[in-house]
Amino acid sequence: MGHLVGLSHDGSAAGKGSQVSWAPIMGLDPEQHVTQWSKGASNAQDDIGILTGRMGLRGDDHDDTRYDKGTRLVVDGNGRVNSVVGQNARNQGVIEDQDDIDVFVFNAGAGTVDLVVTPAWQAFAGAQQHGGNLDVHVGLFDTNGKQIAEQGPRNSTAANLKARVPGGRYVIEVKGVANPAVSHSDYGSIGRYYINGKVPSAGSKTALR
Ligand SMILES: [Ca+2]
Ligand SMILES: [Ca+2]
Ligand SMILES: [Ca+2]
Repeated sequence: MGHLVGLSHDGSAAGKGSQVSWAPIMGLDPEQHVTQWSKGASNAQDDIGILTGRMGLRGDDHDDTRYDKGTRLVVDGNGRVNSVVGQNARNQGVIEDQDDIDVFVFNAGAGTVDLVVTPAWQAFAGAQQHGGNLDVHVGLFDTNGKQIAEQGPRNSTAANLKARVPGGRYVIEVKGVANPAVSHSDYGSIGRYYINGKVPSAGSKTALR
């Protein structure tokens, strides 16, 4: 498909073995956990620029701005946050390009926020293979924009953010990042993600309006 829109082959890539092992999609070494469109992996082509020139780029699904403008995170009465692959659009989204940030807002009681943001590796998952293009970074902020916690581990493309918070209104920010442990930048760190976990129940009095 890449050849049909004018993309040439990239070469092989280093970094085999771990769950963040990387290879360019147009490369010769596709059996890595993280595969991404590339710019200059071994040829100078701007893969995403060429693809969007031919096909356009889908619109952004969640606001980039903190300070209370984000999409409401769907939290049930017990504080559970669920996102079901392939079933509905709740608590999930797409990092459409290198600069995209997706923001979700929620109210919480006092306690521990424990959220896992997972890229769409299940589309390709086997017991030994993760797959997916996105390496997730997630930040937790108060509604004044002050960062409370962040997570984006080097050894995984998912992120599990845990933080103890007082009751209040909070924002999480999801974006795609590079992994300094391997060779890729955040250029092709894009794709679908799912948010699951638990936040301290805010109770009905502080339900989000
Ligand atoms: Ca988005
Ligand atoms: Ca966005
Ligand atoms: Ca990571």
